[in-house]
Amino acid sequence: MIPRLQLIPDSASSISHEVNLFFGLMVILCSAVATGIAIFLIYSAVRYRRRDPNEMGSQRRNYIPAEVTWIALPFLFFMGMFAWGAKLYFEIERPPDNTVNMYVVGRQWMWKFQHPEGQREINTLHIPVGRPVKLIMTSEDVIHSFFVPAFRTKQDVVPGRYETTWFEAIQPGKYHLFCAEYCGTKHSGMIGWIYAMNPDDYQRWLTEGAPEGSLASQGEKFFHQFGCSNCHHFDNAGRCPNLLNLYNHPVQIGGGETVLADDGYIRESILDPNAKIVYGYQPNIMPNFTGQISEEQLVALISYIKALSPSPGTQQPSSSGTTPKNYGVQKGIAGPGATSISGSHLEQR
Ligand code: HEC
Ligand SMILES: [Cu+2]
Repeated sequence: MIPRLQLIPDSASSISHEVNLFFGLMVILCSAVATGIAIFLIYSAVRYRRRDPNEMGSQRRNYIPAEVTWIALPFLFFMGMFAWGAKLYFEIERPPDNTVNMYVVGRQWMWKFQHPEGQREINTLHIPVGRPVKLIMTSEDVIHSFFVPAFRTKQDVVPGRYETTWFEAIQPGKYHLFCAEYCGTKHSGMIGWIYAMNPDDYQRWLTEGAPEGSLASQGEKFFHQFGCSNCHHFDNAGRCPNLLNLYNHPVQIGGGETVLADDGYIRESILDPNAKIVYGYQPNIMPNFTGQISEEQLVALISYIKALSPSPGTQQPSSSGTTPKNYGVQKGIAGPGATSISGSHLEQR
């Protein structure tokens, strides 16, 4: 069997077509310039070769119109490429609103995925077609790189921080996933598949269930297990911050600075609490959880804290009907003493 020789990988995401055009134009433009220079070089070498040992070169130095042309034309072409490339880059870098958020943890040598509904997968990821999917990614050990050629998506994952990327599959199918950063002896085995499914099929796949409950409710369990709930009460009476409505809201920290409570901030608050002390609170009260909480537990805890903050920033049930019913604030998640997430405690922050 001769494997199919593919010059261009499948194009299966909302940006892959434009990336093809862009890349194609860049190849054409660069080869045209390179060929033009090579031809002119050979022509000149032949045409203006020295024919006689005593021949003197012409003294004429510059021909202004030619110089202006060969400076201006390439400049315009390449600045155009730059502008288009920058536009495309920002499109790829900035996730749209209303994404489905998945958590990705890379480790030697596998990709681990967690769905907000609680499903976990290793080296396979099921996603719906026609909806932007945002990945919040980190690594447990060394730098890996999440690479899906068919989506034109490649993002390094770095231990100790969250990286994000996003894509929207436009065609159902099964697409290769690679690690594109040499990460050890079995790097070449760090591969998998992305299954892009029609929304209905995806829905069905989701309802096959997550034995451990949604990610946020797993996080709620860890919140008690690690003793967070001993300190963090859902009222403003305690000596610890109230975590209701924290996610995606600005937090004032010591020194008068304000930071946004995004995934990275919450991660840092748990692993290195003294890095940023919430205004009005004391340092060295919250224990340092580095080494005690795994990346996956951290992701669940963050999802729980996210679910304590119904909007914006949590995933809203979309009106298109393609979202599972439990996408938004999960039922049954409530802090100690809180009757419900949407209850009266929300006004307290
Ligand atoms: C011994 C009490 C204590 C425990 C246990 C504790 N915390 Fe904290 N936490 C604090 C205090 C005090 C602060 C405020 C000072 C600071 O910023 O570190 C804080 C701050 C935070 C913040 C930042 C809050 C904000 O408003 O910006 C988050 C998030 C957080 N904790 C999450 C957790 C999680 C998750 C756990 C369990 C894994 C946990 N905490 C365990 C005492 C505690
Ligand atoms: Cu790797």
